[in-house]
Amino acid sequence: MAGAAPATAFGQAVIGPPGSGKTTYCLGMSEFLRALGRRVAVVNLDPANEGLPYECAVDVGELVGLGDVMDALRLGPNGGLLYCMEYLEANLDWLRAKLDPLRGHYFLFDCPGQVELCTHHGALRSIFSQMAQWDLRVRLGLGRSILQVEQLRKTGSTVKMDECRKLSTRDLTSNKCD
Ligand SMILES: Nc1nc2c(ncn2[C@@H]2O[C@H](COP(=O)(O)OP(=O)(O)OP(=O)(O)O)[C@@H](O)[C@H]2O)c(=O)[nH]1
Ligand SMILES: [Mg+2]
Repeated sequence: MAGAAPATAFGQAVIGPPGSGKTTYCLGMSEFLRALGRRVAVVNLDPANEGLPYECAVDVGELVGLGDVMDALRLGPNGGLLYCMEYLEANLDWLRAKLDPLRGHYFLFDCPGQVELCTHHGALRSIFSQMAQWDLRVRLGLGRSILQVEQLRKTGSTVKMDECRKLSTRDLTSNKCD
């Protein structure tokens, strides 16, 4: 007898410019949701992330290492990161095998900060489009300033999520700014 169809899964893709607080947000949100009694799985999709502060359920670094790619292909950090995301895009079976057993958890995807991944490059868009095919619905955006948050409006449409909410680290903005 065939098994029951997997339940729809939900989550947030935390995208934003470098240093905008994506990893910090994943830590805080995972702690908040757990305090509410939700099951949470944080997925690190950024091969450049080191010393993750949160409990990581899935780490893209297990599939492809940025340092290895840079050494082997003589790429800089940006080129290496793009290669890593293309490698993940070409090996999505790996990601699906990691995510499927975690259905029932709320997913937080800690994404790389390279802006071109959200504006010009197709790998991240393709990865989230594929997740939608797996009945995994994700949304969210994050920026450090109002300007960056506005720039994410374009990101939201490029990456094609159900919805893109825009957050900013408002405490860094001067009280004199509106
Ligand atoms: N004041 C303030 N600092 C923050 C906030 N969120 C994060 N930070 C700080 O900003 C720095 C960068 O935060 P990260 O969470 O590493 O940012 P990131 O977007 O994951 O960075 P990359 O992975 O390098 O793109 C850290 O020193 C954080 O402590 C915030 O809401 N307010
Ligand atoms: Mg980070």
